[in-house]
Amino acid sequence: MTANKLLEEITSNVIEGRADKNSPLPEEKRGMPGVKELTEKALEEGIDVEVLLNKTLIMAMRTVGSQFESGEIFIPEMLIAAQALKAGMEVLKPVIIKKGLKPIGKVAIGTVKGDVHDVGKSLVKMMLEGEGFEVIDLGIDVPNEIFIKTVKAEKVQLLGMSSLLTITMMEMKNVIESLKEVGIRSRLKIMIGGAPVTEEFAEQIGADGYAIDAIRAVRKARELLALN
Ligand code: B1M
Repeated sequence: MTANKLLEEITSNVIEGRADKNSPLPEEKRGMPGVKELTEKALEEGIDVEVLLNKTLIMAMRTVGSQFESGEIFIPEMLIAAQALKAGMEVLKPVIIKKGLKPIGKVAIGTVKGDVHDVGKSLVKMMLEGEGFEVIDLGIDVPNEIFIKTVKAEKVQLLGMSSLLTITMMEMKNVIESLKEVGIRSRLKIMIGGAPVTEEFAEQIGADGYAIDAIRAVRKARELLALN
C-alpha cells in the first residue's frame, strides 16, 4: 500500500469509527485493520508522526464534525469516531513522548465541569508531554474543587482548561475566581482552549493565554513559562 493510500485508509476508518480490527461495523470489514493497526503500519513505514496526527487523524475528525453539523450522522456515530481517533492517538503517544526528555515544566489539564469532550484536551496533553512537560490529566467534567486541590497539592506551573460547549465556558472563569479567593492565582499561569473559546474570552476571564490548537498550545505553554 502506498503512503497516501495508507493515510486515506486511516481517514476513512476514523470516519467509519473502526478503532481496530475487532470493530464490528461495517460487517464487510470485520477482521480488517482498523485505525490502530493502520497507524502502527504507518509508523513502521516511517510516515511522520505530525502528518499522522495533524493531517490525518485530526482532519478525519473534522470531517466527522462537519457530517454531524449537516445532520448526516448523529451523536452515537460521532462518539464511535472519537474512540477510533483515540485508538490512533494511543499508538502515536509513545512516539510523541519519546521526543521529550526530562520534564521542562509541570502542567495540570482538564475539561471543565459539565463537559465530557476529551479528544482535544487529550491531544493538548499528548503534545505537551511530547514537548517534555510533565502533565497531570484531571480528565473530563472536572469540578472546580479538583482544579484548586491539584494546584495546591502538586505545585503546577501551568493550569490548562478545555471547554467545548458554550454553556461550560464560564466554568473556566469560576475556577480562576476560586484560585483568586484562596490566594493562589498568582502562583501559576493559566491557559485555556476549546472550539468556542477565543483570545478575547481568555482576556475577559483573566486567563494568561489561549491557543486555537494543540500545536499552538505547546508554543503558548513555552511562552507563558518563559521557556523560549
Ligand atoms: Co459534542 N459538541 N456534544 N460530542 N462534539 C461539539 C463540541 C459541537 C460543536 C457539535 C455541534 O453541535 N456542531 C457542539 C457544541 C456547541 C456549542 O456549545 N458551541 C456539541 C454538543 C452540543 C454536544 C452535546 C450537548 C450534544 C447533546 O447531547 N445534545 C453533548 C454534550 C455532552 C457534554 O459534554 N456534557 C455532546 C457530546 C459529544 C460526544 C460525547 C458524542 C462526543 C465527545 C466524545 C469524546 O470526547 N470522548 C462529541 C464530539 C466528538 C463532538 C465534535 C464532533 C468533535 C469534538 C472533537 O473531538 N474535536 C464537536 C464538533 C466539532 O468540533 N466540529 C462537538 C476534535 C478535537 C481534536 O478538537 O476538541 O476542538 P477540539 O480541540 C482542539 C482545539 O479546540 C484546541 O486544541 C485541540 C486540538 O487541536 N484545544 C485546546 C482544546 N482544548 C484546549 C485546551 C488548551 C489549548 C487548546 O489549553 C489548555
